[in-house]
Amino acid sequence: MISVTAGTNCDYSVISNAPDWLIVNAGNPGSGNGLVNFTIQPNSGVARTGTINIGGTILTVNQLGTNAAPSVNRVLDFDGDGRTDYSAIQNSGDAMIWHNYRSAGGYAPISFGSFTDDVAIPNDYDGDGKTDVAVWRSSNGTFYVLRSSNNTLQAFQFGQAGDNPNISQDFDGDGKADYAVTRAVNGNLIWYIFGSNSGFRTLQFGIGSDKPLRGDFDGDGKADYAVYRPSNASPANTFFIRKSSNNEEIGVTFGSSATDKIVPADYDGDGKTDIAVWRSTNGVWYYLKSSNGGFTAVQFGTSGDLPTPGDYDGDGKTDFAVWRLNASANEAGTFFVQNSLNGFSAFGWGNAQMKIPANSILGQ
Ligand SMILES: [Ca+2]
Ligand SMILES: [Ca+2]
Ligand SMILES: [Ca+2]
Ligand SMILES: [Ca+2]
Repeated sequence: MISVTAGTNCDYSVISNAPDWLIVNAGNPGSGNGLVNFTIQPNSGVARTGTINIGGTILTVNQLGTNAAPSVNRVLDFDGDGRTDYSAIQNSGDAMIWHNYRSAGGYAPISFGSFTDDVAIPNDYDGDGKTDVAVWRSSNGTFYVLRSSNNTLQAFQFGQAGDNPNISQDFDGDGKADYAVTRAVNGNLIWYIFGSNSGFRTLQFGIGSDKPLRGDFDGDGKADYAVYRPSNASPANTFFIRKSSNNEEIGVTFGSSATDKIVPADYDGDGKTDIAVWRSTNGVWYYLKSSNGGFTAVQFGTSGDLPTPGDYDGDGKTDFAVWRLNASANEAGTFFVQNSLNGFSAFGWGNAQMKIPANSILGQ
């Protein structure tokens, strides 16, 4: 409640610029001395700011967030507002043009990398809370990062041709993604990690044909070693995870590489990555809630789509999302999202000549 002092017959309006959570209950319109009553709704997402305009006098309300996703589970948040952005990558004479449509910052195209030589591995390497445009170049084994904090280029030679850089993520928990590659050596999968805080380390985890996965399955803020073993190896169709918190190893047989894309993410929003697959034959997301072990199946998307899960509404829960190309090559593709907070949304972005970062992040 705020009291307003105004002259007799001085009329004014009381307007919130965020009426969905900053609600004016009484006092609008006002005239003369009066009281304005407003309510602030609880915030389940990231920090936010709203204003109430009382006859030209601005009252600003800053509300802290409660549930911002830990850095490991954040994906494609180029403007750092806690929400996943739409990104599609175009081949322009071999230059990689990143068409980023940011949830708060709007459209910002960036030319960065080589479309044929580079793997797109965007992540937050400088730890400012914003995803950096980044690639790994196969021909010279070099990471190139456009740091969002100061818009400068960082180049770092790490890895060699044939390596897989898709698990570059925050292993040491300092909020900065680490350079990392996996390599099949004598039938084993070897992990090479250059921790931004912990330095170089290497270890064997998995076998050469395993598919390395991103994620923080125990929710300690550090990425875990994780792979999916496909149907042609033994034990088939199994997630293997070594938890960073206690080095415990678990194996969970789930899904099938014959029909499924492997899409671990934090769907229940408890800060722990959930075991999950998306079945390309029927468009169903199957996952195990880390919070209670519950098996869940949600139909979203259809055969031919590319799954691109992320937290598009910023409530800390990963949303089911797919990218669908139009049958006509020159028409826009569409991101379809089942937002955990806001429900269904569709956004036309990208086309059949482009790819999306999920191709490399999920190794698809
Ligand atoms: Ca950054
Ligand atoms: Ca962890
Ligand atoms: Ca979870
Ligand atoms: Ca969400």
